[in-house]
Amino acid sequence: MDITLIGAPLDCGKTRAGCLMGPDAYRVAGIAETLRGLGHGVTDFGNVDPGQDWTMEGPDHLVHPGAVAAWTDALMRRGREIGGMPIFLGGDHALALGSVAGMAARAADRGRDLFVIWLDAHSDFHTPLTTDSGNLHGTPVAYFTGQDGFAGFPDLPHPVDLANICMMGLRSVDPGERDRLAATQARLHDMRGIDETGFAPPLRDFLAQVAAAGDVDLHVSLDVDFLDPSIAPAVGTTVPAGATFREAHLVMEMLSESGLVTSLDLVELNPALDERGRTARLMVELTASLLGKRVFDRPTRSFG
Ligand code: DIR
Ligand code: MN
Ligand code: MN
Ligand code: MN
Repeated sequence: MDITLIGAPLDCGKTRAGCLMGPDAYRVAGIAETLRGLGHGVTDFGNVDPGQDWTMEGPDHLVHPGAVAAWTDALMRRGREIGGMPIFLGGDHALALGSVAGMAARAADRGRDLFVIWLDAHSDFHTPLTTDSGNLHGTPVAYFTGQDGFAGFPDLPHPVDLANICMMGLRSVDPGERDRLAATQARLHDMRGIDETGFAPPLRDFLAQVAAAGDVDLHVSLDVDFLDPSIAPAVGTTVPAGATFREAHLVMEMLSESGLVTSLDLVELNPALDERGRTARLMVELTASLLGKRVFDRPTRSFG
């Protein structure tokens, strides 16, 4: 696999600072060397420069909307033209307005459809009109699926179909997102459901749906707070009862065995909250599992 690392040190999706250090924390944790060790070609494109903040009008309580708009435009353009498998090194989850919009446009340019697996405690389905916090890291799914309320943000070249989205790990969904989300065809797996079934059965079902769709791309968006805070403390919005170490690796291993994944976000790492880089290292190890690290070889499976 030809992997490109794209640093996206954006920290404007919320008020608390620290995610701007994320890309370098992944570099220090050895992401390039780890992936090369698995036999992949790895190119580090360095960090994207978003240029000037855009001038935005809109609800006054929005946090840094002009900066988020500039990042969205820059990441969407960069992602759309990139070959191979991009890994977006965040940065907070506001980067996914641009990364996923860019991957959807790239897929469409090649006559393909994009599927997305959203691994997060949060559903991030707010719009600028529904968010209470004003934090735009809570809005990417609404943006890249083409919901109303994003006036002044970059035009979306190709919305992702909500029926192509699977969310896993949910345990913090705000009232403003809940009903709108539940009314869609997105696959929504909260931790209460996962407690009953484990991750494997619903993930298998989703991967079968993706494989059956034919020529498609699959984007993985991994928020640090998908993980249990006891193993991943370096995130500003920890929520108890997240994925365990083995559950998270199993998800990555199954995604790897599917052979379907074409791009990845690593988001919300705040190195200022980390304990000697352990969360950064865990995220790198999960990326290694996604990209083929195994105890024993397992063949590619269709999960059909
Ligand atoms: C939270 C977003 N629901 C809000 N929190 C997130 O502020 O709207 N944390 N996305 O990762
Ligand atoms: Mn998130
Ligand atoms: Mn389409
Ligand atoms: Mn989250």
